[in-house]
Amino acid sequence: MESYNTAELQATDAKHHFHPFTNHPEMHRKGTRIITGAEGVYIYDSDGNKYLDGMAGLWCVNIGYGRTELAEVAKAQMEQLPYYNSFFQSAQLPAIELAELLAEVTPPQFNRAFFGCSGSDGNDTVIRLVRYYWELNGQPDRNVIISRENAYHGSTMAGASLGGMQGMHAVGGMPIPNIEHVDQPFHYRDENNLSADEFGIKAAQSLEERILKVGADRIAAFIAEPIQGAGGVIVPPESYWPEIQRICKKYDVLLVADEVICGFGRTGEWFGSNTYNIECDLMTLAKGLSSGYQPIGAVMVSDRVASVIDQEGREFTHGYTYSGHPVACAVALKNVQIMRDEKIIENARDNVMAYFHSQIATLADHPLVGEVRSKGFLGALELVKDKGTRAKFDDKGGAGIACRDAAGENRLIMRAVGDSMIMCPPLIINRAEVDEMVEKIGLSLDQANAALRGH
Ligand code: PXG
Repeated sequence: MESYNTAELQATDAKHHFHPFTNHPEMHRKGTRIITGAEGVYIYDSDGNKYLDGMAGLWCVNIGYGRTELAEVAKAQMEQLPYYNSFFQSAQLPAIELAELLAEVTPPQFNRAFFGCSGSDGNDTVIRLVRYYWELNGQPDRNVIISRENAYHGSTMAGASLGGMQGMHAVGGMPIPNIEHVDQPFHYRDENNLSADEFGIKAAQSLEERILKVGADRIAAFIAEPIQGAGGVIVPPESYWPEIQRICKKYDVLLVADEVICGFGRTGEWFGSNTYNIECDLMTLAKGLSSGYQPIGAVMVSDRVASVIDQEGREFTHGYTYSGHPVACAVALKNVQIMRDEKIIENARDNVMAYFHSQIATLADHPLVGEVRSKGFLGALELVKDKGTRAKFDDKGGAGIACRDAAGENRLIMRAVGDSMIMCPPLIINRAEVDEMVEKIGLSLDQANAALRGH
């Protein structure tokens, strides 16, 4: 294995590199973890340590690390045509083929893909597209988009505005106008002692209340992730999505599924919309679309929306230099073909997901764990000081940080969202690797518990 001078790399990084979502003074104190290689579900740092990547990178490396076929198609495409745009009636082969394959694997109402580079710019496209749609339909006042508290839809002005995270709104003056946020379906933190199904209906009805308050003739769309990811892996009660669907139909509100995390097998089906039978009008895709091997995103446009735009004589004045980038599309195409041809989603669902659920469920007995949530290869442990009252240790996510840091020491990558410990492994994780993961989580919980309770 190649050797690196970690201290030197850290010093150069600190001097020249501004990081996303990072507390810079803290990072400079501790130094960055520098990742230099990866294979399967494991990543390696510059000191040669091997970690089980329980987060699939940043919720994206669905087919796992080290698939050289993706490097080969990137090389071949760069040699043949490294770049050409898809503006002004141009196209190139990988974008055409990827759009066709996406129409095959997404739900039947989707036959068109608009390409971008990320989930964030995809959600910018969503805002412009839904407002454009209603304008073309003669209802330009339908320009309000409803999202949810604590949602994550990206970090651009539009993405962060759709997102419901107040800490993000505070940086840069958001939300932009005409964005509303309603309840998230987080049952564990409900204080009314409702059953899961009662709570799911109540959370969904906060959408109906807001529609009526703002005026149904003002509402363009509702956007939500099938399962909130970065908001803490909030698995909704079974009653939630049918009620949302009823409300959107009743008021003719476009339904947008942000599938950036849930898409491409994460929930055990191709899309979270398949898992929850959501009939949506637009879908935002990114992350698993290329398994993170290239930056690419897409908005899937349903026949309902596409047919209106197809009839309009004016230009749709929106797009990115790298919309439909040939190298990114070629890599995403190969990634989705591998998923389909190797039955990666079916294998995960039929052979490992139920095992993952049963193994992480055993952690519910731990004194630090108030709740275990899971669906597909998404999991969360809710850390509490008192399991009876559900009280937290503090409001700063101290328990989550303690557990995440212990996991790092134990060579397991987990993500702390407040006091929710998150799991999102590559879809190719096997049972032995699940065992390793759960064993390391148990150890990390023990260490965090001892540190937090001072013994
Ligand atoms: N929608 C959802 C549901 C996401 O999770 C985005 C949109 C934006 O995608 P891009 O590609 O622009 O990042 C995301 C991204 C975290 C974390 O800390 C999560 C995301 C991004 C960065 C950090 O959990 N999700």
